[in-house]
Amino acid sequence: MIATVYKSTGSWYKVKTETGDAYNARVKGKFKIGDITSTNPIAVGDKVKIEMENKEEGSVVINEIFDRKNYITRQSPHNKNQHHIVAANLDQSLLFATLKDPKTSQGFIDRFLIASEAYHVPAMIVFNKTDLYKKKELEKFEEVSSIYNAIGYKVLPMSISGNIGVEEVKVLLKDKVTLLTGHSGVGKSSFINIIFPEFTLKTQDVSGWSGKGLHTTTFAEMFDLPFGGKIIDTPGLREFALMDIPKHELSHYFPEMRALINDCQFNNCMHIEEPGCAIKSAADDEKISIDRYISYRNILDTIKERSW
Ligand SMILES: Nc1nc2c(ncn2[C@@H]2O[C@H](COP(=O)(O)OP(=O)(O)OP(=O)(O)O)[C@@H](O)[C@H]2O)c(=O)[nH]1
Ligand SMILES: [Mg+2]
Ligand SMILES: [Zn+2]
Repeated sequence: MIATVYKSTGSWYKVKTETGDAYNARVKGKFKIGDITSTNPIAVGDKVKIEMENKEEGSVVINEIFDRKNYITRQSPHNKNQHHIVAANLDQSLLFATLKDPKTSQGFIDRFLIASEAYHVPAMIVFNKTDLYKKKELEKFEEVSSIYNAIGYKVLPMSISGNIGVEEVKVLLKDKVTLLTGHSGVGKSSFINIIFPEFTLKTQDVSGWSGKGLHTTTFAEMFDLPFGGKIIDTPGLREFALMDIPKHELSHYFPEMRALINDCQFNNCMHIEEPGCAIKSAADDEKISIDRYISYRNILDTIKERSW
């Protein structure tokens, strides 16, 4: 039988067949998928071949995993050099960001967008908790949404508590497989809870937010949307993994820079201080966002070239 993985804890899995039957599954033997070194070989969204193990208990064994269309990884919290596959076979990824309780930095948003570009997953951003925004945050929202809109990313405001913008976000999800991601405490599980009034996924109060260690959702889980499509709730992320991107390729994942790369004088230009750099001069002339350019430089500094 062929099934899709709906939940992965690393030791057992929840899978659903094409006819809608759900089973608990485990893996027999060792899996090595391509040349990916991953701490979890099977991720939510994976298509797998299953075999009945115990009919009474409804348990099955996974004995094959099909090639992935795409996937998104994060850094393992224990080992920076290991990825952890968050989810596979996605149609799109949706970042929940917030400007308050907790605050999502622009650097984090940019890393998310780079990861999405690198893995060929279309990306969108929703700013949640707008009910908490005062003048300062509202201005910031306008500023960031115009930056990202200008380079082709959809940005929407939402307040789950205030029931504002929720329907607009639901429209984006229809008939697609969407990865829902973002820092811990931004409201991912709360969003799923309002789509499914019959659910009560665990959510947690972020008052007295310290920015550390408050991970309410511990495993990624996929849900069938009542209006068509699937959504994957994930544990809060501290950072996206970008370790496969070499320094000289980083600008390819910034759409506004990608469009200018051929205008640089040198074809190995890293857009720092090279003469005739089209990207640096576009940033100086404010033709591309300076904030994005600064993000580019900051992220460039964090990439260590692999020593072959
Ligand atoms: N003020 C306000 N609070 C919200 C809103 N949406 C969610 N919250 C609150 O934010 C807190 C965290 O929400 P969760 O849904 O647990 O966040 P999460 O993104 O699933 O967090 P992790 O599972 O840790 O990754 C809860 O107390 C929610 O009630 C909103 O629109 N406005
Ligand atoms: Mg959660
Ligand atoms: Zn350049």
